[in-house]
Amino acid sequence: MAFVLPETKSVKSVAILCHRHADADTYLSAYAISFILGKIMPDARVSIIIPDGMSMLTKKLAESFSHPPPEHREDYDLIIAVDIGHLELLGDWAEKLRSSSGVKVLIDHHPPQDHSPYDQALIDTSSSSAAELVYGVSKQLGVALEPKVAQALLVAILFDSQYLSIASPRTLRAVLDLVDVGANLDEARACLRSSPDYGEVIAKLKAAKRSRIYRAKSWVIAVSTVGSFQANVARSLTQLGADVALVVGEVDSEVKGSLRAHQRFQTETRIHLGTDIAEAISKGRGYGGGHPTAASFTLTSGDEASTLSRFLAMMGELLKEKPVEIT
Ligand SMILES: [Mn+2]
Repeated sequence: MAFVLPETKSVKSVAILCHRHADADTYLSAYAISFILGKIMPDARVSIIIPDGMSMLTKKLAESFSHPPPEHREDYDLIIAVDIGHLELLGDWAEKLRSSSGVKVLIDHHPPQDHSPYDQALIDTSSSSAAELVYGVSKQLGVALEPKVAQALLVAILFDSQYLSIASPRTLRAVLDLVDVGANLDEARACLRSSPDYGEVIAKLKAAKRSRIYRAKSWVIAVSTVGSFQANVARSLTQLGADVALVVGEVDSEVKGSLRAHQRFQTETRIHLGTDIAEAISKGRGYGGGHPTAASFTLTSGDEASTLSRFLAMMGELLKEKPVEIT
């Protein structure tokens, strides 16, 4: 898909939007987009907008890959949203984006949403990271990257591709191109390793202790409850060996849920956690979505227990066998 930027001379202000609780992919992609725009529209002032803060890791990365603080304006000539997935993940900015009179662009590797407000979108769900798409944009626009920017994209690609375990040939080519420009693989791996967050460690161990195990068609399904870090906890349950895991927690009268599955589960069952589970479970009472093997949702009604039983019922339907608890 070709990427067309608006008439650059008319652009004086740009906002690059990251998703809520910015992760390494959304932030470092925004960082690289800012560099690219600096080359093709040097007179424009570029802000990186991060609704609702960053993850711990992103905070650390934002010190190495720092960007001037954002300018707060009523509106921008150009708004580029990157790695967003669901509009709700823009927090208050979803409404500002909708009502903006500027040109709105989306660069994403999450499935597209209906009624999205963008004037143009570069969406490729086969890409393992948004950063890989941003690299493609830099090539298409003929912007030569500096080593620091290549490093930012490499870190983001390693982060979102699970250290290249879900990399495609195109990802690997991008990685080699970035290394040729001056990015360093060892340094990229090192800056993704951080000392443990003990809040997260406790959340994982508590959730593991409380987890309930089910089997259906020989698949192992693990569910648990915890008040924070649902995504990392769900991932850790699959690392313990569950084929698919759901972790839910009640936070501020909402129920937050995160789903993770192994690739083998996805390939053999064709169950898409984003559309078949997260979107379906939140329809009409919240929002949700995501990728085939990683998804999340937020419900404005219900509780942990009813959400878990709803999920198990859905798994029963999709797998055509009722999950049986292993005690
Ligand atoms: Mn991403």
